Amino acid sequence: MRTQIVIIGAGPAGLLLSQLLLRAGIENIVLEQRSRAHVEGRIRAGVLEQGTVEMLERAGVAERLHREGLIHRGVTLAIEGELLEIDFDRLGVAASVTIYGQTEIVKDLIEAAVARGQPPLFEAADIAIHDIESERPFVTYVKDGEPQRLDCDFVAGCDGQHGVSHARIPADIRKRFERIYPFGWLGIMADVPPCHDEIVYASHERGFALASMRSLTRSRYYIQVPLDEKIEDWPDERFWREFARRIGSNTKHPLTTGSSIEKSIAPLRSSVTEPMRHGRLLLAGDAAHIVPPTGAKGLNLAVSDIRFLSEAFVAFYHDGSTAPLDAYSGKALSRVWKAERFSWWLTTLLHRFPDADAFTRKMQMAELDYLRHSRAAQTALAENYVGLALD
Ligand code: RFL
Ligand code: PHB
Repeated sequence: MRTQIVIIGAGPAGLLLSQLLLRAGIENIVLEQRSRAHVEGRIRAGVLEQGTVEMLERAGVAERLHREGLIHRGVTLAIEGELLEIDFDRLGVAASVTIYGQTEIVKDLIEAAVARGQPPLFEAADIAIHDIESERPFVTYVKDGEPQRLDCDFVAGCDGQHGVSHARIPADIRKRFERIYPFGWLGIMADVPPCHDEIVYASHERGFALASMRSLTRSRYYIQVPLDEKIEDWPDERFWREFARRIGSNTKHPLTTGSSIEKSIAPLRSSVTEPMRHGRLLLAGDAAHIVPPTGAKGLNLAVSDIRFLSEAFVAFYHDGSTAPLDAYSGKALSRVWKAERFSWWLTTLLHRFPDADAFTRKMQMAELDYLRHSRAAQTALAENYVGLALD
């Protein structure tokens, strides 16, 4: 079989790219190793920058998002229980973020693909990418026990942090920059009303906590935990007790507890693979870069990569121009590194580092105090939180 572009991975990056290309008349096939139910069931991000919403509009999949998404014009910090509201309007940052689950975006994108008669190929095993240095790359995989081959012009590696694409950039060219943090996030989802009207990032002596939401009746809460913590050691009651201490009692609504409908621990990591293109292989999203979730940039970065990449493919197929494809890696990385910096900074500012010496702790406290009193510092936070301009 032959297509113009093989897209590996049916996460938000791969699905959005497919949708944008189909709308531009560019043929593609999405190969995904997991089942549709698995992909639609993964709980992850929830905060969308305005640019992300615009891209989903461009892909024609924003109708439910506009109906159900919550618009936030600010974000709150809780510093040892004392609230600091970062109000975007007051700071002159003319933007908002939208609360809408990544799970819902993935469902909307898959539904749109099914409606077009072009669903992703789920449960494709043993995916391997070949001949990316030639003009005739191809991808092999196994479907229902049968080996398959797909010939194409380009391969888009959208297969996330555990995918196979990034390793196809030759080792002597590939550079990886990484920071591992000595803690993870224990997150729960519960059908209880959120304790605050905005998202709250809490710095507390017992560790970081985050109060987020998916709707006015569904909350998503996290706490920082040591890396070796086991989920079995965190029955709901223990989570609620610890979360309540860290978030404090100044939130707008009293904390409502309830049974968790999901509970998991995720490690925190920053990493970037450079370059994001080799020959006919182009990487996008978590396949090329990971940010710690503090700052909510992961999904938004995946979407901004796809904006650059889809525009580059359109220029290639509609105008015969290769310049945007040649510029893709540099353009995407310049945005990636700024989001990496913000995510690393916010992580470093708000978490308790087990090995931090007294001086480091004083630096954290001085910076939080500066943020509390400086409009300029608050504006910088707001500007990064809502998403920096694309160009
Ligand atoms: P994904 O979503 O990981 O999708 C990759 C897809 O590729 C498939 N795959 C393969 N398919 C075929 N062959 C192979 N060999 C394959 N290997 C993998 C996988 O099954 C999967 O379907 O990557 P993508 O599309 O780049 O999207 C990135 C986002 O998912 C990620 O950045 C965000 O979820 C990060 N993130 C957040 N981002 C935000 O912008 N805002 C947030 O509020 C936010 N919160 C979060 C987060 C991530 C979290 N975790 C669990 C890592 C909160 C958490 C807890
Ligand atoms: C979430 O709602 O899952 C969420 C919100 C903000 C973050 C990370 C995750 O920074």
